Amino acid sequence: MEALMRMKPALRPGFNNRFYDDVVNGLQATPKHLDAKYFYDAEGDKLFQQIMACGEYYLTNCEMEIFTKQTADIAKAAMQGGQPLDLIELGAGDATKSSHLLRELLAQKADFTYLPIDISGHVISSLNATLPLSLPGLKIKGLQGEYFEMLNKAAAISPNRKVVLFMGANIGNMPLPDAEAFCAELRDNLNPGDMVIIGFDLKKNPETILAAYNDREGITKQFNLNLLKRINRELGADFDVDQFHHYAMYDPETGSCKSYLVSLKEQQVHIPDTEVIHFAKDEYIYMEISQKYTLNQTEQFAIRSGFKPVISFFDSKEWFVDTVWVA
Ligand code: AVJ
Repeated sequence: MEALMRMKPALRPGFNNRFYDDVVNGLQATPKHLDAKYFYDAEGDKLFQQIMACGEYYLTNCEMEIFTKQTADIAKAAMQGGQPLDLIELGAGDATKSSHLLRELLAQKADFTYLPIDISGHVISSLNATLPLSLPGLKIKGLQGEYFEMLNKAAAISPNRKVVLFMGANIGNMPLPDAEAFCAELRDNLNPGDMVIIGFDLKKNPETILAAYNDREGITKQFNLNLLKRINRELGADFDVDQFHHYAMYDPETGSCKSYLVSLKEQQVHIPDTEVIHFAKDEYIYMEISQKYTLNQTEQFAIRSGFKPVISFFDSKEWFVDTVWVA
């Protein structure tokens, strides 16, 4: 391990260059930032499961309610444009929510293939292994990688009509202009008649939102600190994670919920093959945004990025929406 860490990063076997470059660039920038997509290594996947199970994190329960109580209507909307279809899921995670839709489509004998896409190789291999057991007859082809690279790969595999699931308020991890650019790019990658089903977390009581990102048990804090630990594990850095404070804030005006790790003291962090990273006391690393929307905003969004809004599904509290757009 020691000897490996002394090697030039690019020469180390199995070394993730993109992760290294993004981390080093982010920590050398002012202000410092890291990319939330890197939260999800095996440890991060586990912590995110715990977040989803914790009392304050309402998002999962809301979307689960939508996918269990309105499954037939969602399936109907998805099949509207005809079959066979490729059901592509961006950031599939453990597919707990989408599996309700898959089961419904199988029950209706729909002609479809499920193509989950995730940045986590761990997630994809476990979906490929377990889903066909719980959903007999399911045609599944998991793709590990970045969304658009894998979307292009999916398009190259088959000419079928596409329905793209982008659930869990994953789109919230992008600042508004980036989210809009993302939707426009998604539209460019699809054909007329293709659909997307996107989950947005809606604006609500600010305390409810803040609590979801600042749970009492400190799981979200561990989730954030795990990225520093991952940098230690994979890049050989020496973050002392006890010297960082997790700070979450929600701004009801803009709808953005952000999290930061704040340095508790002046300190230095070493990453092999880069200049020392200096932290002033109280200097922060911007970790993540979880953007909240109004329904009106989501509709504007659809139109500006070249989609037509078709139908929206809400939970009973109307805290969350899964909305269907057609290209
Ligand atoms: C997986 C991006 C939807 O922003 O709510 C949960 C990630 N971060 N708690 C979110 C997350 C902190 C989550 N998404």
